[in-house]
Amino acid sequence: MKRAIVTSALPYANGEIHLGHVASTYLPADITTRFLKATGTEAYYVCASDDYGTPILIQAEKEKKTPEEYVKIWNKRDYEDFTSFGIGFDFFYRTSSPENISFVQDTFKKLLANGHIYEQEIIQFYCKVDKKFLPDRYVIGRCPYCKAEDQYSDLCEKCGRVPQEIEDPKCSICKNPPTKEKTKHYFFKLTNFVNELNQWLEEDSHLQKDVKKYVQNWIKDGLVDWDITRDIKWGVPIPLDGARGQVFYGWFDNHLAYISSALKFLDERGVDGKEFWNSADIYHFIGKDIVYHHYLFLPAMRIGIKKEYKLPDYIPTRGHLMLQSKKISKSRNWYIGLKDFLQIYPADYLRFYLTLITPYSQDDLNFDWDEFYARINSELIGNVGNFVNRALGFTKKTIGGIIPSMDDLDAADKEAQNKIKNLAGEMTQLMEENNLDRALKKILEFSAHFNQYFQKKEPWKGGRGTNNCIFISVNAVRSIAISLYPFLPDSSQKIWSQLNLRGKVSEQPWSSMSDIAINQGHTLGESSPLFKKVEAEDVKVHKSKLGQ
Ligand code: B3M
Ligand code: ZN
Repeated sequence: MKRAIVTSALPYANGEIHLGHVASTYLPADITTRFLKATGTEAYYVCASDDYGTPILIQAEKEKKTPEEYVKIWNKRDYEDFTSFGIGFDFFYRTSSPENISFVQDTFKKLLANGHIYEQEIIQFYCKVDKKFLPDRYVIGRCPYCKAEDQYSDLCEKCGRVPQEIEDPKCSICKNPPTKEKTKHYFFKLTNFVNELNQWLEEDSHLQKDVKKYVQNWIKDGLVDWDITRDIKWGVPIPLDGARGQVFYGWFDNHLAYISSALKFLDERGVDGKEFWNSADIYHFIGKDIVYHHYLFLPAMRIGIKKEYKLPDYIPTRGHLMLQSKKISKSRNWYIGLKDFLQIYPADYLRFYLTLITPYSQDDLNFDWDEFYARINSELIGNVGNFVNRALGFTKKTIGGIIPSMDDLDAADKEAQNKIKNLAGEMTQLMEENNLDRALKKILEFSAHFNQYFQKKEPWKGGRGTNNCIFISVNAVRSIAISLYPFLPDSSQKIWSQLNLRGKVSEQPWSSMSDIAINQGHTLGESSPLFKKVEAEDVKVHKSKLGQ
């Protein structure tokens, strides 16, 4: 049996999940896991909240909570929001778990023993007003590479690089320029891994070509060793006597939680987690802003512990979601919270729309209310909903929902049957290539074909060929239910129930979408419209809430 572990970038336990998070990362990972499971792969989707880091500490301080209290709230809330969006994690844990802490500390000791860590005295920003060292987000300034202003010292959001030293630095708490003080830090020798990273990038044929290219260019430009120490109290403690209460940088520990969480989940089920990991296909779904971390730090650290845990096979990387063509920004209140959205529309509407607009590439995407309105009404409802309702409703109304036998097939019937036969192969290829948007469009094409077929056969006239039309159309509805399942788990189950078929749609083998499995004499269940239209008036209101 094939195995897979799927992860998606760990959400910071720091504020609510919004549409920008889910489009590029959680939704594609969820669809892929559901697809893998349906093909018989033993696949698990593992995620965790990312609990450490300076922004969380800063925010907890502002809200007068301990960081432990603060992250606990967001861990719970994130999980609830994801679940109501149909994100089916097999396990959702946290980077601050005891298991991750000890895993991170062990990994550090192994890296140290293998000669990949060194200690060095450095000069660190220090704020005399706030009386603290100022790592990462505590300092803002100009990116030394692309010269973008107002960037955090640990990541430029404009060019995606990690600045070696930010220009024109300011303390993010009091906005005064910081001073510089000496402190001792540990460094990870990223520069030790140039050859092996290059080799891995060459050999892993599943990585996206364009991403690969710019990572290779970064390596060519020269890597820098990586400061993994922070002079704060919130983080995984460095397990050495000389560490003076320092902790690891959040990006040292967070991606290790992919492994430690998977191990915890698998070990608790009586499975040897390490053996599973190393025999599985490993997928890490990410957004393009964290390519640096996932294509350089993460593999280098795994290589540094002698590949005790294998490197990723796939790192599907997608672009950022814009909202009404403008960059999403929580601080400027330009975003839509996932929870708020799901209070207005079903999860499947959002899953449908976001999947359609999200290609397998670095291109940015755009959530647009008018487009949402048009695509839900015309493509989800006008095409898929219409065909399902027409085929099942007609059969119910005219012949009590009992499937008739077939007569001789005409050319249109044969063509329709072939569409069913070919669907699984076409869908599988697109899904395996991670072209989820194109796979969903394939289902729309299929459904559109059957709308035309039904129209052309005019079964309401009760002439010759009516039975064939009903028989083949009802089977096509079954194909739609199975193929649609990874994308729209709720709606596909509704279709399944209306078909009155045994078991759940989630339990159906993926390839069985191409079977003609509903036979003469089968009785359909109750049929009712699957979807409710999106109203133009409502869309106006949603836009005006954004100030448009
Ligand atoms: N917590 C979120 C981000 O930068 C960050 C991802 C961690 S993945 C190991 O998008
Ligand atoms: Zn300050």
